[in-house]
Amino acid sequence: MNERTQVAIVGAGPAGLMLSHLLHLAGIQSVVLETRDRAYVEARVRAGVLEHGAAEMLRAAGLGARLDREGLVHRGIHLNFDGGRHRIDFEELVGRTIVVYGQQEVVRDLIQARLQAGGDVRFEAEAVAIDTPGPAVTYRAGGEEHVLEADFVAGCDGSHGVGRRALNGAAVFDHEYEFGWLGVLARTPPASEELIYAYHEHGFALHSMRSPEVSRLYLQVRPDEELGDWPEQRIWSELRLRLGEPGLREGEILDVGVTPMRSLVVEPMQKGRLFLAGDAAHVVPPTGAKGMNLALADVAVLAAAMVRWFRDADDAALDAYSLTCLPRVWRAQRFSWFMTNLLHLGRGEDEFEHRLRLANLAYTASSRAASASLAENYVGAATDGVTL
Ligand code: RFL
Ligand code: PHB
Repeated sequence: MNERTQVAIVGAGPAGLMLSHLLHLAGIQSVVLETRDRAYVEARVRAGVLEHGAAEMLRAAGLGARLDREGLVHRGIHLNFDGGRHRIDFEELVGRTIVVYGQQEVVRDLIQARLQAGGDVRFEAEAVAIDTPGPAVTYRAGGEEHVLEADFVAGCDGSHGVGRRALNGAAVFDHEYEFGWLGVLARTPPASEELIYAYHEHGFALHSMRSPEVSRLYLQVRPDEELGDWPEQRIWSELRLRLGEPGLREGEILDVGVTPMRSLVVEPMQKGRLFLAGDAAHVVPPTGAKGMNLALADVAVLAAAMVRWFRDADDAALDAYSLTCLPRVWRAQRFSWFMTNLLHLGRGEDEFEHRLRLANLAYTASSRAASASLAENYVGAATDGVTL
């Protein structure tokens, strides 16, 4: 006899865990299957910025306590270029702010909330196939294969999972960038109270943070960059040079890695009773800080649609899931592309292109309309994510 649940969720990232949590709040049962172990998932260093709407959504879902204690509310960001620092004041321009709170903290809060409520989150359970119709998930755990049947399957298994493959027939729009990011987590107090996005002749750098003691720093590198070419001294001197922040102090490096950049959108994000959410359906380059926010916004829409199906036998919202999400996805894709090209140095670029980029940055920083456009997209639209 196969096991059965209402919603089988593949992946315990922000998308899968939040979906499970929202369904639970509406009295709907789910099982989350996660290929990694709990410690790995909770320690994985990823995104750091919550849009205004995403933070509101976490609060509305009862997950605001630690977020409000430890999250850092930021009212703007800095653009550093051409030896100068320029502030984009989100609060003044669009009346909203962001919260800097690590993705792994969101994931920890969600896992704790699910387990405390008796939720079924299975670690070290790897989905190997999703059958549509059915639907059902075949997964491997404890050396054995199992089948989980459900009313719906949610593929929340990130950019390399099985969910996207099961959606065969969907159109995939993708774009590779010639950039990667070297990401560093370091025990050093942030050199600035707000994030710094910097453009320099050597390329892009970003100064972010996780707490008053821990900084999160990024450098533009090649997508296939070897970590071995980046001894600690080189990392620090390049960060100092590109960020132009004299206050940046060296500290113990807690985590370092290289991430290639890409953009990808799958259309539609659903097939029959299978629905994709988060990175499984779309990937954005990290320059716009949108990935985790999109993942949370998707599952707010999906959970609400599933609730209508289970409660009222109404499938209109489920049918419209993909069409509801895609305009927001493409808007975030456009903004992430814009931020990436605004701030990264292309390989083999000439002096003319470099000067154009500086002019673009100067315009973005000095025009109220251009600054407001950046601010509006960075903090996210007023209604994004708040659909509970
Ligand atoms: P996740 O977090 O990748 O979770 C997917 C989960 O599925 C599991 N999995 C499977 N489980 C069972 N069976 C299988 N066959 C499975 N295959 C995979 C995986 O182990 C994993 O636990 O996807 P989700 O939930 O869609 O969340 C998306 C976000 O993780 C992602 O968009 C962000 O991290 C992107 N991102 C950023 N987003 C932001 O909103 N703000 C940021 O500031 C930001 N910065 C970043 C980022 C991503 C980065 N990297 C490393 C890609 C900075 C970086 C450097
Ligand atoms: C982060 O804090 O990890 C972070 C912040 C802003 C980005 C990307 C990553 O655009």
